[in-house]
Amino acid sequence: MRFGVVQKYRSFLPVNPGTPLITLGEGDTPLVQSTRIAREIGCDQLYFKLEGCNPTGSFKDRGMVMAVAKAIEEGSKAIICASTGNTSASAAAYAAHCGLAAAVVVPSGYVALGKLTQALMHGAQVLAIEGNFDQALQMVRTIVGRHPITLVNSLNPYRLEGQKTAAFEVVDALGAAPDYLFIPVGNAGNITAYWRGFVEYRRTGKSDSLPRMMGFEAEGAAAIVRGKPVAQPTTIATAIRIGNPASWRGAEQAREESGGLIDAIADDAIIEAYHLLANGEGLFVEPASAAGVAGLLKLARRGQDFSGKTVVCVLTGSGLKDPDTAMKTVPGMVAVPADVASIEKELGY
Ligand code: AN7
Repeated sequence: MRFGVVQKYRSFLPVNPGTPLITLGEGDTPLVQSTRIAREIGCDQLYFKLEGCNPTGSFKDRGMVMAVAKAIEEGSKAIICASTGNTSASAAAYAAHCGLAAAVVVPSGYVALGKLTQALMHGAQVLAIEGNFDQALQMVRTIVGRHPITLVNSLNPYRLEGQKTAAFEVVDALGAAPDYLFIPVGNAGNITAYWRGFVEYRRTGKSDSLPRMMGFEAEGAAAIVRGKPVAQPTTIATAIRIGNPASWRGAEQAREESGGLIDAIADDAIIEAYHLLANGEGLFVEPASAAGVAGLLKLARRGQDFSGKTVVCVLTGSGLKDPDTAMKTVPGMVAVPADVASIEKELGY
């Protein structure tokens, strides 16, 4: 039996007797030790937090379960979000679980196939606009001001409350906070939530140190790095194709308070890390999830020494979300005649 993050961490969350303890089994995701990348960068305490193991295949479930629980507590019957894909998949799943209506507004042509499939399968109303995520979010904000429907983007404060449980799990698993946390940055909610989680755990005596927060935006969508919104964000990592992050201030605060950094990472470096994770570590993540690892490789190759440090990279979503990007960037299959000799020949025997 899995209790989920709302019940497990209820003393750290806005849970009261009227809050339904709903769950799809989110949280309690594996923290797996690196093999190949650890060797490459000379860091023997490198770990990956596998958030793709959540029920809908991304970290979004941690915050969505909390936001939906509070929506039900408050008597809401419908939820809505703008999304680059994973938030919509998660919202649709928790709405289906709880019998709420869900509507999601997504940028047409820029949501990975698996995520769209999930939202549709879970029965959400999926509205694709000829515009980007930032425009979709703006429209959704207007709509929730006019109609009785609950916003479940991370502007909903319960989302980040739920998401901070991932930081708790990292500390629980390691017995201490890591020295560094590497994480992709899109709308900047997750880096904000992790920092809050680490700070709260230290304040309550569950840990006695804090990590440096190392966030990475895609170069074509690097608003925080450049210090101004990007009107037309571009990146192969569609999950983080966001030009005006809602939690911009939270990300800057995490960087400043932790002595960390927020940097930009090019698409080719994201794709390199994406493949290294898949074929060197056995971890198939979606492209956006590789951005933090790409950032770690970039810093290590520039000479930053991670030996003796404990490093955690958050792998935010499953590779199965986006089969199209995977198939476009791998060598093709080999068609062989249906006989043993032909197969042996291809195998080099
Ligand atoms: C796999 O689903 O914004 O910096 O609408 O799906 O907290 O936004 C997704 C973001 C990283 C960035 N990795 O996290 C959405 C959405 C994956 C993601 C991010 C997202 P934030």
